[in-house]
Amino acid sequence: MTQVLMTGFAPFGGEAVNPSWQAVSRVAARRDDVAAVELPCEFEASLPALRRAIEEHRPSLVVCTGQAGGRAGVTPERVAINLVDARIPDNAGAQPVDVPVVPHGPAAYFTTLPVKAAVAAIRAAGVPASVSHTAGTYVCNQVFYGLMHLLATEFPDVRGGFVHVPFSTEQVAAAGQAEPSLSVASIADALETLADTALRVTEDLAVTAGAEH
Ligand code: PCA
Repeated sequence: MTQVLMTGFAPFGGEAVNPSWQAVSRVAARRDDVAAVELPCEFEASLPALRRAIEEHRPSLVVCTGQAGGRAGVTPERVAINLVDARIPDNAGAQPVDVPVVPHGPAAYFTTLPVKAAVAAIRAAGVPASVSHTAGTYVCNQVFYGLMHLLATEFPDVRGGFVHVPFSTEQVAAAGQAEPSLSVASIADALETLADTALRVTEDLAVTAGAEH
């Protein structure tokens, strides 16, 4: 039975792969209680696809993930904002600027994942991780905000949140670059650790994850 729904994204921005999808599909392949669904990197189609996945799998936990190229570790996101401001067109060619994810929705939602406990567990498993306080203003933040709005308004017993992951080492090597990266295997281990932590822990650790910038 599916307990955890994990989503990853299709490749975007000229990349050949998206490590978020590669990692979540790897977790789902080894866990009966985890289902993985790939979301399109498209403003119009991503949230309807997420809703369909939640209605189909009826999870108790939803972990959406996406690629954040340039980050050096796995970064559970703390806050989703009600704003879309696309730097580049999405995979359907749409580039909305300064529109809300949900008209008249609250300015922001906080994750309901125990992000600090998850970061501690991921680090203990040997993978770099830190709490992030911005998921950006592109499709990932849109999905994060849309997820939290959906859970708050229609699925109040379901917890969820969003995790950005770095480029994969394989992806960076294939592109002949040298950017910060983690292997798909490490990203998958980190996401599995996060899900297990969230299933076990409902009250987050009272330790600082504060940042000045
Ligand atoms: N990352 C993008 C969208 C899809 C993805 O994997 C983002 O951070 O918004």
